[in-house]
Amino acid sequence: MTKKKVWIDTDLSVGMTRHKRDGYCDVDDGFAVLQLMKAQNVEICGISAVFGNTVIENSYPLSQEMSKEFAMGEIPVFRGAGEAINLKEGNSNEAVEGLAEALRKQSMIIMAIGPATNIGLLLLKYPELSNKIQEVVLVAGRRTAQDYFKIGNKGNHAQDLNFDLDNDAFRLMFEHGVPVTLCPFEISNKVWVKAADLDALAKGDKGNQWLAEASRAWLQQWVDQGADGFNPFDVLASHYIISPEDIIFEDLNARLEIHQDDTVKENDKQVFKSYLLCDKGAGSPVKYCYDVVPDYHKKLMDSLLK
Ligand SMILES: [Ca+2]
Repeated sequence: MTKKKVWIDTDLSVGMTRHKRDGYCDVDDGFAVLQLMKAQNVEICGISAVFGNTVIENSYPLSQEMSKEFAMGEIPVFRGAGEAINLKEGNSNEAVEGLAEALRKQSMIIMAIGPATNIGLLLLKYPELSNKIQEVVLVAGRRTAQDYFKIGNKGNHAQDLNFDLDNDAFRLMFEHGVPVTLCPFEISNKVWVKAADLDALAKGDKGNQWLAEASRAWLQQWVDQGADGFNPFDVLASHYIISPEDIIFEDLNARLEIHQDDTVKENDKQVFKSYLLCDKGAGSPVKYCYDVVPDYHKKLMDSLLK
């Protein structure tokens, strides 16, 4: 079997507390990375860390720990961007150089489950490598500026975090014609991880046990918001790479548009932001993933528990 060559770019934050406000960070990168590590049809060529759900000072050592603990240290890990692309600075980093070296050897799929800053920086510095990128699979986007995501029945509309943190990284991928697949909240909102699932993972191998334990506080945070589980956003990207037949997508065009910021509760000050919108109108072609097959939840659990 020819294995798919995959590079992971991640803002891993499993088990971390938030650095700016109370509470815990998202655990979904952990689900995605572990699922790829367990996939028979995937070879992980490298992992680059990026800021996002947490600071780079957390996501980088956590990436190293996952490679060491669950992949026998065989996957090289690189420290990437700690902040969004600054177009006025020529800012490369270890991750950009590592990714460039890997792409010179072979073309790869990139699973970019953070702000995609490292991919944008790569395209600025080494535009000639754009055609070595088979596909970038990202967690971002929506159909209209009126679509929103909200946890449970309380709280504000959520950010489209990866996109919001670095609009230019996404623009660069579109401008360089890199094949882009988006797994937005529209699809991840149809997938739930609940307490019973964490109980099942807790009976699995050490990777599953680690993930289950570290996910309890995150789950509780969602329960406190009125949900009975959490959406493991990034795992839709890894699942799409491993088994695209389980994911339902359509061909749309993506573009950036500026509208009022829906994450600001009383927006009478007229605060605006960019949105990544996908429809049949003008824009760059993307695969837009929006649903899963009916027995998806079992497939997800099986892929982690094997
Ligand atoms: Ca992530």
